[in-house]
Amino acid sequence: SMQLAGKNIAVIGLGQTGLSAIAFLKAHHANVSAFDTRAGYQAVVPAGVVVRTGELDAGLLTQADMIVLSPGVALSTPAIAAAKNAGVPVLGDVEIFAQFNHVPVLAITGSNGKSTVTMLVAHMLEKAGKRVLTGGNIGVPVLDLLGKPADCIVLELSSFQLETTYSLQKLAATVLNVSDDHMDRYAGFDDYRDTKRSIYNLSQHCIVNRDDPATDCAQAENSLSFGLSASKTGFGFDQATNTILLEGKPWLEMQKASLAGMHNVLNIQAAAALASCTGAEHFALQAACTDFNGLPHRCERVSDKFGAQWINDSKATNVGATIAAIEGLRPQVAARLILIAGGDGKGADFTPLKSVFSSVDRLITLGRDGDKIAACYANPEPVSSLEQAVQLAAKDIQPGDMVLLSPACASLDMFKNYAERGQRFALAVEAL
Ligand code: UMA
Ligand code: ADP
Repeated sequence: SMQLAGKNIAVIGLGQTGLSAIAFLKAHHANVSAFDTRAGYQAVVPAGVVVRTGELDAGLLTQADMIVLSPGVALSTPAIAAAKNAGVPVLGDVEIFAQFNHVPVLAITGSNGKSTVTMLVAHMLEKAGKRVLTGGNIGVPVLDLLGKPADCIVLELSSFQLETTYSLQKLAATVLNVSDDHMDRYAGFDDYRDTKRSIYNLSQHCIVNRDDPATDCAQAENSLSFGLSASKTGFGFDQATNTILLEGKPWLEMQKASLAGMHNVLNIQAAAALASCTGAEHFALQAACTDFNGLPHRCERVSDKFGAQWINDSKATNVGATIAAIEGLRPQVAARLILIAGGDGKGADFTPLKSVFSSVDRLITLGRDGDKIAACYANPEPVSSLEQAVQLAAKDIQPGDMVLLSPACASLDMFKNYAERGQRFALAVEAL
């Protein structure tokens, strides 16, 4: 593994990634300096770490032996690009992890479903008697996992993390799906898709979505597929019996699964494909599907006030996730579907929402890009806070209605993160 002792290492960003990297690098006797672009930002760092805030200094960074970049900071940031061009290696925490890790890794990326699949795979492997750790974009910095006893590590990786990862060996890897997201950080869809597909590099098994060609893998051998067709190879689906198939034979009746909706059929198939690469027994994987209840803030029912279903899908931070929520939930709505959407759109094109807006009976919009979503609907109802949105939704609410918070946007224009947005929604419903 790489030599860190005595090296001058610049850590960029003092969030979860940066603080975790600083602790790891200090423990390996590196000389660490830390940078955050927020002027005057205060963070608790170990003794001996110099912190600089405000605009990044290209001259200083070019003198470093190595730069460890947080995923929230773009490689194209001028001072980072300048240091890289001058020959300074720029790595993410996942790359350092790769250099020190000896435990088999299952790696997951995609525009939507990453966290759900990550936690389901972990649940499956635990049922199979394995010691499992989860980390990455799900909220646990990867370097915090090193040195802990484990039979398998399940990593959720964002496209940002993949941009600065070069040598991570995997037992199996998947791109679940690719739809527009983070267009403020990429030149276009192809650039974003190719970044995601780099997860297949150095992977023994590649797991692809047959229904989404953007997830294709160049290495055909050792690849396994999933999708909604009744395929004779890989994981398939029989619509008539609502059953997941493996090599054309029944594998799991969706009736028995605790997750619902077509997007979760795909999530279960992908998780099963990943978990099966460890040699785990299929009955353990199947059993795990029956008592996995999904994660908070993902199509989560938070109240049944006034006989309506109030659904928190705050984690829907892009257009694809909101489309999946509307398509997946609409069959469960007896009366009207009232959608609350809007936030920081990250440069997205919202027009694909028009295809599902015909099944939305009221649209309440908020946030920085709320108007852009409103422009896709005949009679939108704009508001200026989430609390106002909930009160407006409740105004003439009827039993059988569903109120769905599925913003199709990031939360950062109005909230700390998606979790705070989801909590504020649940509190506002409670307060009615
Ligand atoms: N910062 C700068 N300059 C910038 C941007 C950020 O100095 O231009 C600083 C901030 O001031 C802050 C720090 O960098 O001090 C934050 O770093 P970060 O934005 O990279 O976030 P972390 O706290 O390190 O969390 C990151 C991931 N965040 C992002 O990719 C934006 C977390 O994913 C991840 O859980 C964590 O590492 C552990 O691996 C969150 C996320 O929103 C959930 N991910 C995006 C998504 O899912 O859509 C990709
Ligand atoms: P991620 O970690 O990729 O953001 P999550 O599992 O947290 O994914 O789910 C994020 C959002 O995407 C939620 O709103 C969820 O309902 C929706 N979703 C989950 N799986 C899929 C899928 N396979 N396709 C489309 N949308 C999905």
